[in-house]
Amino acid sequence: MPNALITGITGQDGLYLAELLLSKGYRVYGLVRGQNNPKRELVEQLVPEVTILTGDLTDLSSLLRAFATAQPDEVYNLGAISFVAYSWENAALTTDVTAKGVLNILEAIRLYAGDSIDKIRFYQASSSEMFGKVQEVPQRESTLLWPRSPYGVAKAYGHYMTINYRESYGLHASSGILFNHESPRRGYEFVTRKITNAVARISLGLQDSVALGNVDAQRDWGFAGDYVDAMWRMLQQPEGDNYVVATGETHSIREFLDLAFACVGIDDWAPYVTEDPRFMRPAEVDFLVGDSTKAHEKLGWKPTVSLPQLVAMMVENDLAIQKPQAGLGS
Ligand code: NDP
Ligand code: GDR
Repeated sequence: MPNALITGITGQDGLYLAELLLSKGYRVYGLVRGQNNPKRELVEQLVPEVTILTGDLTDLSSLLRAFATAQPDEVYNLGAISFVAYSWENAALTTDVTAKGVLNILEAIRLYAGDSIDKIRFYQASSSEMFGKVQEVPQRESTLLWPRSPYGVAKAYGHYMTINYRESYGLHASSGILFNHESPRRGYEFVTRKITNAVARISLGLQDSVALGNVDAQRDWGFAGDYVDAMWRMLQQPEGDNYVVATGETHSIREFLDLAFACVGIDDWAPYVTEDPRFMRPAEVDFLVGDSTKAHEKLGWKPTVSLPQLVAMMVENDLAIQKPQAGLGS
């Protein structure tokens, strides 16, 4: 039974990845930060088999203690400050967690494993945000990075540091350059969940409208459950590498609005959506679309959920959550 350590276990991907690894017979350890983390309960409810360890990516000694307990064969570094908009307001903190946190965990591996470093496999959650002002369409592993936010810059650091530890120490280290992936577990701060939650509430008479920023931005959206499978596949390869994971389709926020409102029978969403400059970003990533040919060919990975299916899944979930608020059964 292999041991896996997941940072970011309380997040969207951490929960799906824990479920996947448990289903494959792994013993799973999850790092949870803070003295009274409200999301700890979610982990205990959804994946009770996971052993929770206390630690923080900014605290190297806490990572070393987690390694000593978990004795991991595979380490998945999903922990990060992951909300792009927030990263401008907290650029130094984002750098400490999302960039330097990667160095801390790589150093923890080196200190823990010593001469047996080749026995550990490492996954780094890199991001399409690193492509930022895109230099090539579609974006692939070799595309020049041009990050546009403190978050994107921090992820670029983590990406290169992962490559550096692979090249310097022979660590089996993979960088998954994942494009946007969503699910009913997506945080409410991200545009997809903000929209599906608002659509559910508007259709139930609980809310009048939703305020958004730039609805012309285009993203390559997939389903998170598919994407954690790609992470696992990377660590089963003979060597660490970099992989783009994406659907290869791009859609605007407007198209996402079309699909989400159609789920509740609303064809014209204009009366329900307002533009709010508070949600505009100092520098925008206007367009992303990934080429995951390498992941198809080497990992045998491909997405299984289409955008309309994903949107329907998210709206249905939010309707079920919101119905009791409207005095209706779920
Ligand atoms: P979430 O925001 O849902 O989860 C982030 C996780 O990081 C949470 O568990 C959070 O813990 C944890 N975390 C935050 N700060 C620290 C810290 N100082 N020490 C330890 N853990 C910390 O993100 P996702 O699940 O969506 O994404 C997972 C990873 O993949 C992230 O690194 C993200 O940047 C990256 N990514 C995500 C994509 C996506 O579309 N979802 C695409 C590409 C990359 P807490 O609950 O305590 O806040
Ligand atoms: P992103 O996701 O920045 O791509 O990062 P997000 O859903 O926050 O934004 C996507 C696009 O929608 C536009 N937008 C809005 N976004 C939010 N959050 N709220 C709004 O009201 C709104 N209106 C318009 C944004 O400007 C942007 O263009 C996500 C995160 O999961 C990262 O951690 C991950 O690395 C990348 O995806 C790939």
